[in-house]
Amino acid sequence: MEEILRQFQFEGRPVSCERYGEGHINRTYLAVTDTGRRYIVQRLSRAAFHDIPALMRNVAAVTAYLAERSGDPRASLHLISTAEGGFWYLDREGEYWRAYDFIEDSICLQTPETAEDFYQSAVAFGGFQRMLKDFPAETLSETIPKFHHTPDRYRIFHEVLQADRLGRAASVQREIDFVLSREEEAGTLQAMRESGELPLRVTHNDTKLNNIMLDKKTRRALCVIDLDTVMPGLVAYDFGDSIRFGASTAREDERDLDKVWLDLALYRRFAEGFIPACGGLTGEEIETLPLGAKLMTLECGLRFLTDYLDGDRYFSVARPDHNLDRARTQFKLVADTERRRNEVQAIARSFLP
Ligand code: ADP
Ligand code: GN1
Ligand code: MG
Repeated sequence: MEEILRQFQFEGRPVSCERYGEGHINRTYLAVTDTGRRYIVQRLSRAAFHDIPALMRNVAAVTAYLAERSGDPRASLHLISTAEGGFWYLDREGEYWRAYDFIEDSICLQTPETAEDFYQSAVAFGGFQRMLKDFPAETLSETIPKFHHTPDRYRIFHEVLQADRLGRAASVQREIDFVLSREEEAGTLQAMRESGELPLRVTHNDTKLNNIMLDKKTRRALCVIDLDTVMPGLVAYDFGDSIRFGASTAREDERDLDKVWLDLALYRRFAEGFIPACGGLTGEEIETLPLGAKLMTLECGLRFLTDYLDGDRYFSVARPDHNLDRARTQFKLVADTERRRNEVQAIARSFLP
């Protein structure tokens, strides 16, 4: 690790470096220097990202764009240069590393402690999208091709199921049936994207509550982080992924499914923050937000189940059945969303222009 830390232009000499945070993709560390400065250092996931230099060009461009437009230095991620003046370091093992200033006096939540926390995240994710409205989308690389192309996620699922490398399929037939019975509906958002009914915007695509920092004192949203999947997309992806993670009554990996429900009060509160903050959403876009919430939840559960069948090679896991537990919470939320479809649709419609 010392070799890696030496590459970045930190203030002071690093004195400690420990694993940090609860992201599922990159390997994140908190490094502290002898002057007390703190930094986030990350080893990027090669399982997730196949062109990391292109990803880093996206991140550098988006962070620079946002920094120019926001007065507060804590409102956007700030990359640390390497000795060579670039923004990433390729080590001898072929791993890519980057570093950011640690966003001080902030908190990162795994679950909203109050509806207000969730509302704040909604304002920030909506505002993020609005700020990038005029960003030249064509300059962004697709860091994970077909990231929210749900039918393509099904294609991969079928391949992995067919191979059944670990012989796990037989024990999860119920979960497999759950996704198969929804395969047709799962393609509807992608079909609308392809038909041009819905505008493409620059979206974040991974709008979990733990991809946002809140100010510790004021508890207002401070900064959107985890910009690895900023790409052209649909607004329903960002709305949906936030609802999936934050409007649940339990954590994403809760094992007791009796604790997992869709919280409609949180759902509404998120919509109240997000829709106005995006600004200028079309009626069609607003109508599709509940579909986005359902399909992002289904898609994410499908991805967890796929990774479980594939031997846990994509998402970080802390226990053997972690991905399966995660898949189950997502399917429970999908089922609850289906039960409450009229109510969630009514929430979205109340925001129609
Ligand atoms: P992953 O892609 O693995 O989710 P993230 O970039 O989201 O990686 O980082 C993982 C966690 O590290 C975040 O959820 C957050 O808690 C913390 N983190 C990341 N960047 C910063 C930062 N600049 N300042 C403070 N905490 C951060
Ligand atoms: C991953 O990187 P992280 O932990 O914020 C994943 C998302 C999933 C999420 C599920 C690049 O997000 O797509 O929705 O886990 N990110 C990537 O919690 O695959
Ligand atoms: Mg993250």
